[in-house]
Amino acid sequence: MAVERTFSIIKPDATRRNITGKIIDRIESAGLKVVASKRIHMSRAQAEEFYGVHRERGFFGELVDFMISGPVIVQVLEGDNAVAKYRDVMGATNPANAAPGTIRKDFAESIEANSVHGSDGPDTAATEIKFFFKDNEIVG
Ligand code: RTP
Ligand code: MG
Repeated sequence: MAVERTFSIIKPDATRRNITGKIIDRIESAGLKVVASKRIHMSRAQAEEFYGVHRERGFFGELVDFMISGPVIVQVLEGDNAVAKYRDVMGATNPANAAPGTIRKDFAESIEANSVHGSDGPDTAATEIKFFFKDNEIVG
């Protein structure tokens, strides 16, 4: 398996409830290493650009409002098969459909306030990492 990097956001519902450590524990326990991390409060413009692929979807406005409703933790995760592995650790978008033991099953509040974001493929991961991190902020 190839060592890969993926991009993660711990969303405002999780920073608000002070459960970021519990989420990072799930990430590390799965064998993924946090090689970059920062706490930020996204601007509206940043959130709109980051989720630009969803611009035409009915939930876009609410999604952007939610993502700027509080601080988030953006991270780069590294490990074997990191993109797919983190999607498994996260669980399904809607926590009602998420498998037992996943972050979203155990922590998410709703389909919108679903605690984490993870890149959906290696190309997206590279783009998303570049969106938030300079090369010298990532220490593998
Ligand atoms: P993410 O991008 O955050 O990792 O989540 P995902 O791939 O599992 O889901 P995606 O389809 O990319 O949707 C992005 C985020 O939009 C919110 N959403 N709301 N109200 C709705 O029907 C709805 N559908 C999606 C969620 O916060 C989802 O994570
Ligand atoms: Mg997505």
